[in-house]
Parts: sequence; structure tokens; C-alpha cells
Amino acid sequence: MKIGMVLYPTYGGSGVVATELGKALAEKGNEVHFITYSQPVRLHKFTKNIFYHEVLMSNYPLFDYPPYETELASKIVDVVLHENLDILHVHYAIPHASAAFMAQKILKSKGLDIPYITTLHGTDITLVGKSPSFEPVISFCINSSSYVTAVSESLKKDTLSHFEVKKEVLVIPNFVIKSDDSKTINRNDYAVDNQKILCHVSNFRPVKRIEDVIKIFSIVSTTIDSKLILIGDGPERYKAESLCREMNLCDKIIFIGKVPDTAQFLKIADLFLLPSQTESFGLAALEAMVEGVPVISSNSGGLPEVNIDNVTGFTSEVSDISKMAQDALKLLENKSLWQKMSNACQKRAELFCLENILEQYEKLYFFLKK
Ligand code: GMT
Repeated sequence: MKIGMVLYPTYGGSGVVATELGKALAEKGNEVHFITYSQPVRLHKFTKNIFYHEVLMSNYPLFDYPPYETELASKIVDVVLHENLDILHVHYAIPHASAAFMAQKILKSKGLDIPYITTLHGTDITLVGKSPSFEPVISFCINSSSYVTAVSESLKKDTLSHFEVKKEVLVIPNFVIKSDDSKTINRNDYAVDNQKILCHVSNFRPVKRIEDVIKIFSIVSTTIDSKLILIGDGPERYKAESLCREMNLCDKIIFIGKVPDTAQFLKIADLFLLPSQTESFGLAALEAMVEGVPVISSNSGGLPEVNIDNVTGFTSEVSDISKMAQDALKLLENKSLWQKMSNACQKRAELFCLENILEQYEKLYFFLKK
């Protein structure tokens, strides 16, 4: 089958899932065409079935806001026509679903019928999409999609409550691929032997509550000799760095920045912190779990579908820093509890393995293929 994958090329979970899905589909013999504005972060290895089509942005001086959606729709039309695509799969509704809708209409006028699947990832519904400045377009495009999928039951529920959805929304959870064990960094470069390592990975947006991560760590580190590794970058980084300085924690907190392969850091971590305001799924938590790292998270959105309270770690109400810190201490101070939870993490992550999820998307593609 020839599949067009429309995605954000960034470090975010939606881009990671779309890229890994495309790579896996290509490995199974499908032809996969990635369509986006720069080379996807996880697309570093090409095979004969993988193609990348860059959406080039015009810089005409009239455009204070370059019309990405228009250029994307035109690129989709071009790729579908000339590469003979069978299906389009767009990840993250804004603006991919509306660009796909427009492309579909244009192609229809040329006698070509192409189905498009919209996969909702989270903030396209929960934070951005439901705002009145997007809602009518998002509602319309969701309802016009050939099929709609959401990455968790929680996101499906949010979609149905924020939008007037007339379509069935199918839940297909995200997946995780266990990384190559040979690729590890040297633990001693970041902590001495008896020190514990806590870790957080995100895009440093307000929704991730980075300040909570630092405050939780600050409580933990007064009892247990530990280090905090922060991976990622984004608008809250300055605030986070200032807080570290104010709290006198600079020698214990390491800001790594953006890293394409986070697994190598997760492999040396003892605990993963994800106290987000909301998280439709929390792929970062699953990526920690597959490496056997227990998770301390909030219980918001889809997180409890991934991190099971008292089994793979602990969940708490958003902003309950004190409970999250106590739970972290409970785990780090009890070796057998930590081991039990670490094993449970790996077992739970198996449910979200690529094979299980790939099969569900493939079924959908075959069902929709004309
Ligand atoms: O807005 C974001 O945080 C980025 C977005 C993305 O593009 O990665 O994240 C969302 O999609 C991920 C992949 O499905 C989910 O794992 C994240 O939970 C979700 N983020 C939020 O809901 C905040």
C-alpha cells in the first residue's frame, strides 16, 4: 500500500509515533511518504520504501503569517497525484486535518478519491482545538475524516465532550519500541555510584509543570543523595533554570537539552517524573516504563491508562507536590518495591508494543483502501 503520513517533524510524541509507525509500515513492504516542513527528528535512516516530501514555505513579504496550511494542502495534492497514494494518515488535527480535507476535495475534482485518517494526539483537542478560534474548523474536519482515531480513552472522551462529533472515534493507543541495549551513556558521567537519578523529558511547555518537577526533586534530594536530569527544551526553560538557582540546586540538576534518543538517559534513571497538568497519553512515561523505570505522575487525562497507580509507579492529583515527593521517596528507599515496580513497568509496556498497535492501524488502512 502507498501511504502518505502527515506529521509534525519535532521531538513531540505525535511526530515520534507517526515517524515510527511509518518506518514500521515501510519495513513491512508498504511505501511510506512523509509530508512535513522539515526532516522528522526520528527519520534518520532511509530504506527503499521511505520518502520525505518537504513543504517549502514562501517568504513573500505580504505574509506576516506564512500560509502553511495552503502549502501543505498543495503538497499533499501533488504527492497523492504523482506517487499514486492509496491513503493519507494525518497526525495531530491542527492544521493537518483541514489541509487533508482541502486536498481531498481538490483531488476529487480531478476524479481521484483518497481517504484520510485523522489521529488525535491531545492538545489538538484538549488545549488548542477547543478554543473558539479553532473549534468550527476542527469539528468539521474531524467529521469529514474517513476515520478518526484517538490515542487514549480519555482523549476520546474529551473529543466527544468538546466537539459535536458524528463519527465513531476509535481508540488506538500509542506504542513504544524498546531501544537497542548497546547504546548507553556512562552513568558515572552524571552521578556517583550511590546517587539516585531522577529524570524528566518534555517540551518544557507550561502544561508539563516543570516547576513541580524541580520542587518534587528538591524534597527528595534533602533525604536521598540524588541528581535530576532534565531532557528537552521549550518556553519554560528559563523559569526552570531560575528556580534551580533560587533553590540552590544547580549542582544537582542537569539540563541536557533536546536529545533525539532519550532512551540512553532513561536506561540510567531510577525514577521518571511527569506531573503534567494534562496529558492525553504521556508517551514519555511509556518510554521510561519500557526501560524499567517507575513513574511518578499526575493522574490527569490518559496518564492513568499508562501509569497504573501502585503498580508501575504512583499517580497523584495535579500539583500535589508533597505526595509525589513522598511516593518518590517510598520507591527509592525500598529496593524490593522498586524492583517489583520496575518489572511491572516492563510488563505493562509490552501491551503497548509496536506489533499490537501496528496491526490495528493496518486493519484500518485495508478497510478504507478503495
Ligand atoms: O502538545 C504537546 O504536548 C505535544 C503533543 C505532541 O505532538 O506530541 O503531545 C500529545 O501527543 C502525544 C502523543 O500522542 C501524547 O503522548 C501527549 O500526552 C500529548 N500531550 C498532551 O496531551 C499535553
